[in-house]
Amino acid sequence: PFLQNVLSNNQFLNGTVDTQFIDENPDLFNLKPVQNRAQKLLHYLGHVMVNGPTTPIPVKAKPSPIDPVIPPVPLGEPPVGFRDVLLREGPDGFAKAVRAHQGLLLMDTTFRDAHQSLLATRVRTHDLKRIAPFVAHSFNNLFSVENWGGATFDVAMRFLCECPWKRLQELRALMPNVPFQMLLRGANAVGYTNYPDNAVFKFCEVAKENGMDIFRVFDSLNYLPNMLLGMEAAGAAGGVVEAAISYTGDVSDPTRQKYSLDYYLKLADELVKAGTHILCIKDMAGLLKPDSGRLLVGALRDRFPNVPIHVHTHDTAGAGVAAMLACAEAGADIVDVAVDSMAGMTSQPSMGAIVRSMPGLTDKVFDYSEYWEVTRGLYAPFDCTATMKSGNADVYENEIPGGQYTNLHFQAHSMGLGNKFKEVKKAYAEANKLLGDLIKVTPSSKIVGDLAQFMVQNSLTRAEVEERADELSFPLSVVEFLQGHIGIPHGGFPEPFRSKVLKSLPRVEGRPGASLPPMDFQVLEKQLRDAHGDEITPEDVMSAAMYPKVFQEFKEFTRTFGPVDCLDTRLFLDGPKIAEEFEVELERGKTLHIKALALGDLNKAGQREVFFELNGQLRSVLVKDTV
Ligand code: 3PY
Ligand code: ZN
Repeated sequence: PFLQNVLSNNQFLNGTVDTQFIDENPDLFNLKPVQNRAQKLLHYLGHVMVNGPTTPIPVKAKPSPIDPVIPPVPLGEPPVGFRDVLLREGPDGFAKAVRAHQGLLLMDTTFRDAHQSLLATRVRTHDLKRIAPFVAHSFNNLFSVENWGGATFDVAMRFLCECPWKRLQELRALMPNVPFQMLLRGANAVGYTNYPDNAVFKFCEVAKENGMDIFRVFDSLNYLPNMLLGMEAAGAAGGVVEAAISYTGDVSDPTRQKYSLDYYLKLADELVKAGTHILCIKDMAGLLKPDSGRLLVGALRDRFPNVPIHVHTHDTAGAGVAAMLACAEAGADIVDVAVDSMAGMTSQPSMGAIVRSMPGLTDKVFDYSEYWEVTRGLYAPFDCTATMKSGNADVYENEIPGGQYTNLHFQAHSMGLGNKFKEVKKAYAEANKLLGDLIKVTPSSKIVGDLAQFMVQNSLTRAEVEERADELSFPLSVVEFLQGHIGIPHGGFPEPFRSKVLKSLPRVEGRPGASLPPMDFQVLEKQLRDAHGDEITPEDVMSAAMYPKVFQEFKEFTRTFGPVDCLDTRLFLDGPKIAEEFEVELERGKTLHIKALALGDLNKAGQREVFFELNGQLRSVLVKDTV
């Protein structure tokens, strides 16, 4: 490493070297202990071989044995894309260029929402990185790639044992030309509950510095003060602000007036007044039928001729392609799609179908889809198709968001209640009514889900819950929601239900974040340095600010098992087979050659010795057998 550091030093390369050179460049001695990392990875692999995967595997299926083929990428820089416009013109100029663009633009959700909806958010940076250059070269005219935020931040650390910031940095380097988009849960940032305001601001700042461009900001209750806070934070960071109205109900149904066309238009007025660069309709459950889409987008188009309109949906009912085409006809500038093999069901509608239905759209979808079809096979242990065979138009009744629909379906099946899914969905609809007919998206969707589960477990009807509200012991999330911890729902809290549940419990007035004390990042950084050493980065500080416990466990895991993000997905999930030979690239130019040799017998201490060949030398690790 020393030699490598010297050889990449500009001063050395320029030849202007004298004896002070080494004194003045202490970073030359920044030598990462390769052997140490290798030994830790052997420990990880041995651990998986003895005890099975470290990440919880919901389905019995094994990762597919077929390796994905990475489609060829031309040499040189990728062609210019909308990010070049953004860097040149700034967010306002970018929004103008998007609005002026002739023809429909697409956001590709394959790197985020598609796998959040179909594969339990488990796609690893390793597999995203492999296809990123192809996307940069072949899909340079995408409006954006959605690749961050939502559940990915938490899952990256919690289950994939990788750093979410590193994902952003690495993808940015590979895709310099396409704007990146993230999902920001407004005042909840990338978490499940309100954070102090300064944490949301700092989070956006660090995200922007690491390469994020467009911030889709929503609030799970469409609570304006929460949305404005998120928009301000994204804007102050220099990001493109895409305020998202979460959509529920049916604007084309005159009997459903709580979320009427007028409600959405008034909310849009506020968001445009607050200066959003782009206006988004976020149809997280896929309730926007073609007619409703036409009506809503048409009305927004008339009202805001200069604001780009972006529509997001899920294909749960199967009407996603039709709805997005209707929205495009009505004047939407951008719609969301996922590559064909990662589309459909609770994910986004198919990119290929939309590309083939509209003139002038890029058509390199087949190679892209092929890559994902095979890569998806590696994630078979998480694939919703293990139990779910189709979407279902009953989503128009229960209004369950895409990712949650998949989760609830899976939970019902894994508890042996596969034939009870219909009841779970019915309970969800009833729980929603009990809570006053909410917008349902993270985290409000979880609150409705928790109440539904509580009703199923205790065999309670809606009438019984209402009747006995003052004596039942409700899930904490429900109580906190009623206390006002995530904001105020449209139309207010349900009464007398709320008062019966809360009795004398305190209530939060107004925006919850406004009454939280600011986070002290200096103190947090010091604590992290004390616990984990001096390698703590500003990004780590933000990870700990969002998820203190998850971050700590992630650091501890990495200390024991090394950079497991370098392993191929099959190795990461399932470990190697005996006699399997493989390579692990720790970083550019540092590749380990490993062969799994043998698994020893159980010793008296309940351990097994696992033997490897590492770069031609025999190594072994002792692993406690916990199976
Ligand atoms: C999230 O918040 O993660 C979502 O995808 C909401 O739709
Ligand atoms: Zn979504």
